[in-house]
Amino acid sequence: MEKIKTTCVYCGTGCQLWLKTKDGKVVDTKPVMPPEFNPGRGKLCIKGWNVHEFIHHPDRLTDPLIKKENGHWEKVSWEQVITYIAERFKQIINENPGNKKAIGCLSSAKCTNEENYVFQKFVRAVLKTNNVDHCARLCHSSTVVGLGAAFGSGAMTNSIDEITDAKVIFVIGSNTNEQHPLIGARILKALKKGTKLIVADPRTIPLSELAEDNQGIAIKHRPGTDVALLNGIMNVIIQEKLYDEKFIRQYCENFNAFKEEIRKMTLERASNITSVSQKKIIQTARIIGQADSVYLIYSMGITQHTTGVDNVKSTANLQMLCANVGKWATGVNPLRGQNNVQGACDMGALANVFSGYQSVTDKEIRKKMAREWKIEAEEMDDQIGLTVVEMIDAAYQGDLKALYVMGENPVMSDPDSNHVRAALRKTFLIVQDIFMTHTAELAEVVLPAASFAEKEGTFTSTERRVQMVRKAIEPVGNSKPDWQIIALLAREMGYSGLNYQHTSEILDEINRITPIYGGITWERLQKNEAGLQWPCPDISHPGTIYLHRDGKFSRGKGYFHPISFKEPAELPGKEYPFILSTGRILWHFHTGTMSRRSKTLNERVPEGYVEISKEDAEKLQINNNEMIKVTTRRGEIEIKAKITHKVSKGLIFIPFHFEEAAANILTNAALDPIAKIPEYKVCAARIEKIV
Ligand SMILES: Nc1nc2c(c(=O)[nH]1)N[C@H]1C(S)=C(S)[C@@H](COP(=O)(O)OP(=O)(O)OC[C@H]3O[C@@H](n4cnc5c(=O)[nH]c(N)nc54)[C@H](O)[C@@H]3O)O[C@H]1N2
Ligand SMILES: Nc1nc2c(c(=O)[nH]1)N[C@H]1C(S)=C(S)[C@@H](COP(=O)(O)OP(=O)(O)OC[C@H]3O[C@@H](n4cnc5c(=O)[nH]c(N)nc54)[C@H](O)[C@@H]3O)O[C@H]1N2
Ligand code: SF4
Ligand SMILES: [Mo]
Repeated sequence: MEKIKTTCVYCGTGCQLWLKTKDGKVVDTKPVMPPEFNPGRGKLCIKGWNVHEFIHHPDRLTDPLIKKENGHWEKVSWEQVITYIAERFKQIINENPGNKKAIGCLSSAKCTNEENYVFQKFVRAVLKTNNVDHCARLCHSSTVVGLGAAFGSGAMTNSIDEITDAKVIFVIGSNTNEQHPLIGARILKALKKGTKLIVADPRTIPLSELAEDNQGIAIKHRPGTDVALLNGIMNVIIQEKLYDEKFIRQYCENFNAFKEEIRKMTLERASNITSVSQKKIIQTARIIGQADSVYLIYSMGITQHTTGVDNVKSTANLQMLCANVGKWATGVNPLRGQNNVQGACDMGALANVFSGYQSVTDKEIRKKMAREWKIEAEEMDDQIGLTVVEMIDAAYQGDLKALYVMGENPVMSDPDSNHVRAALRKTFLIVQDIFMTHTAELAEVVLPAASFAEKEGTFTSTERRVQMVRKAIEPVGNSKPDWQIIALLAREMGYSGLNYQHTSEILDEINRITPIYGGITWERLQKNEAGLQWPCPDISHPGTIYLHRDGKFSRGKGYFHPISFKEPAELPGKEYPFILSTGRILWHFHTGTMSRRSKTLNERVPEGYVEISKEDAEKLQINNNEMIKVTTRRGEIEIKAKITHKVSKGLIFIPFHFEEAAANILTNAALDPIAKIPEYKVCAARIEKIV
């Protein structure tokens, strides 16, 4: 048996693992030791331990496929399929002069940095559009906007290692132990050292119980009321003068306007809106206000709202108020979800920025890119492109003629699936994936990609840590690494700027034109077991453990945004009396393409369900495991009822991993006005017995 060291492909924690191979197949997985060189500290969660199980699943796509008139798939050669796509792209470009919405492209947080860089370069240099985006839009776009505005950088400010040194950990809207289990393990370690834990989550999650058991606080507020909760907490901190006046005066701005806004959120009002007792709000404020260091963690409970940006800015306000930014064991720490969603953003797989968050509307930046890419700057798109949900809408309207999807499954992951399906049926759809997904089934062309075990490159984890992905086996069947497929297509369309011989050449180019990655070179990553954390501007720089050190915010001064509370877009009422929330569970990943093909994981939880409280179940005479109907204004599904203490009366929760009970048939596509993130966490629903 041989083994190769690489990075886990599931979540953004970035655990290092060995892939063990035998006769050209990956047969086993083990965590990498010694623990110092591993964010997982020598451990893996159940998904990491079983990561090898999907790689050789018989469903893997092995050949390019084109759909024939009768709906059957035809296996074709790479040459045939590349010519076919290039011709169609050229035709669409010729037939739609001046239509900026004609072609859209979705990049992938599952793919490497190098692949994301190549993808956005192809879209911008060859297709000449900024219509490139990816699942970060559905996930942390509110973080990128909100923390960008408050601090000047949209990334996790501090690192995983610091968690165990914090005096207080405040987890708001992150089910850390299920969704980032090896970060959750650090919280458990901190608890043993005496750290106080505060958890704010409408559901009872493992951490809420741990907080209560360890003299901490578990807040169960009404979904979508985080601004009221945080403003209420800050009101008490200000009234009791528990804030850090000196820090604010020296390093922050707009404090007075912010303070005026906070005055409006009286304790009474905060308690009424959130349904949290005044006593609990006061207790929380005192613990945070009196602590030496508070490490704040958040995730989708904060971001996936029409007020996502407001929520994010409120977490930034709180941490600035008590000087919990720019120091060890503090910070605003949005846990990034996908293995490489941080990297896909860093590489510019976003509609508004090139790699390193350099703006597409800045003429000088465009000139810099054009020089490197050997194209004419004047021919480049100078406007911000379409985002994920906007592409779907443009397809529905008939403006978007083609959609190229690399490593995403929007039919199951975008909100309002019925609308997504209808939209995709109207376009020339290309899907590049490792499996035949529900999105791929609707495509005209399917391209087989090599999985993470079959290619080289880098992933950037949630703590901005760039780590190596190493090739353990040859690509399965005739599949190819994503970057090579894109390069073939570019060449066929007459562009030679993607003719790299090796992945390292792509990283060389990224180093040259992306200041935050300037010193994260292939050579250093080969030698440096623990990878490197950006910003890392040059090869003598050691990388950055935490941002905004000593009050030196990336934007100059930290900005206090006055934020007023707004209700979610859709509230429960007579016809739809329940709040439906959606999210994830430990054993499955997203649309299930990989985790449901992993035998061990699928045996744990083989089917979907809806969590419902005991009171509601009794009232509606619903039994445990009974099939029931859940309906919203978008659609209906039949699903098994799971009666549980985890949700309180009036709230139901559906994990979105299961195609046969797909949560996104129900969800609302209402967007945050700036970040364009959909409100996956709140919509109005009805439940009924099936008779
Ligand atoms: N096992 C597993 N792990 C994963 C993933 C997976 O699919 N499976 N996906 C990865 C990805 S891409 C991501 S983005 C992360 C997501 O990780 P998380 O954000 O931790 O996961 P979610 O289940 O989406 O939601 C988190 C919590 O938000 C709470 N919540 C809902 N509404 C509100 C609200 O209004 N306010 C507050 N404060 N909380 C609320 C929910 O009850 C839930 O406990 O997980 C990553 N890790
Ligand atoms: N209701 C509801 N919906 C949600 C959310 C929610 O909380 N609630 N969360 C949202 C969030 S945070 C996210 S991040 C999105 C995720 O949405 P998606 O990114 O669409 O979901 P995934 O299932 O992770 O899709 C990734 C695809 O990449 C494929 N893949 C894996 N490796 C490779 C590779 O190397 N190359 C290629 N080409 N393909 C590969 C997988 O087979 C899979 O089909 O879902 C969003 N949707
Ligand atoms: S915590 Fe995340 S990165 Fe670590 S083994 Fe589990 S899924 Fe993989
Ligand atoms: Mo995500």
